[in-house]
Amino acid sequence: MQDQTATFERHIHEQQLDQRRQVSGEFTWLLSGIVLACKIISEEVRRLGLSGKSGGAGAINVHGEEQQTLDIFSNKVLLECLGSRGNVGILASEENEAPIVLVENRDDGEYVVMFDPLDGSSNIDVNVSVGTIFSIYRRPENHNGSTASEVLQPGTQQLAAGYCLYGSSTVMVYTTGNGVDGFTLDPTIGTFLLSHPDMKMPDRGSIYSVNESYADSFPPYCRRYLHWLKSGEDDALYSSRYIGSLVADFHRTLLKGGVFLYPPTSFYPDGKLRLMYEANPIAMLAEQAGGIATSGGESILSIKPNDIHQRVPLFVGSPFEMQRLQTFIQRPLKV
Ligand code: P6P
Repeated sequence: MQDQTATFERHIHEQQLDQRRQVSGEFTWLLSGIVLACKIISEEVRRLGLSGKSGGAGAINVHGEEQQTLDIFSNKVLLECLGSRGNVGILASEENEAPIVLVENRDDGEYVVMFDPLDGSSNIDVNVSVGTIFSIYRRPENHNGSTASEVLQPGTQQLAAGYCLYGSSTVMVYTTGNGVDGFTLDPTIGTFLLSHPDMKMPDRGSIYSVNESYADSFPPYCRRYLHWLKSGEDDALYSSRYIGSLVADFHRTLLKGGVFLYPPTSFYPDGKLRLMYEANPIAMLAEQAGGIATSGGESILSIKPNDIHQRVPLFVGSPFEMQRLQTFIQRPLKV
């Protein structure tokens, strides 16, 4: 029988005590805002076919993509739940062109929270898993006064990162830099309970995940790597799985190992995924669980961002597959 007192909030509190952090409760209070938002979004996702919130909203977001009704709803819920915490200074969302400064004074709002409110939402009408991805920073004490300089921090500076996956069950996976833990929502009591303590990505897997329809436009090293994954060489026997929702594809990679790839393509020469609120949080989780995450050229977490919505190629997975990728990147082209 699941221990119904092993809640997310208790885990955060105990983790802060373990880390002998001055337990101000501020961070716990901030995270409880994300938990509340994810519970509300989860309910709407589950009722989608009945709530009339399905389908397109008849609007285009800042990236020229059709907004789903639930994108707008999820974004609004997160802005409200985090905006009311009283300790968040700046919010940045995939759905908003510019960051939202809630309070100018750092002392009144020391945290920066970035999020993709409903990643994979184009799949929502066909009942495919979708997710919320979040990344939390502290506002820098010294900056040049611009909001951009407070927000554009490398992923290594993240205080915490995580996602909530709205799948066959609702699962919250997060890290504060001290390992990765997973919680499953118990709808009977409306609480996230610890279900996946101390998650570790397997050293090697048997699944690769990529949208192969773009393969002809992948960089040569990537095409050679893909060929190796399918060749059976080095007793590498892989299955291909691609859901088309980053959170779902990564969650499977975290649990089963293997590799997820979103390489540069002719349509997305810098990759499709966003650095600040997709790749960075995923990379922090991957590394905290023993995996590796790169852009093909450098560690995701070390990239110095220059725009809040910048895209980046993402290769993330188990050490074995990621080290093998590196050999293809370093191998000179056969002449
Ligand atoms: P493609 C969803 O739209 C998303 O942003 C990610 O969740 C997902 O990994 C990717 O795009 C899928 O992109 O080009 O394969 O449809």
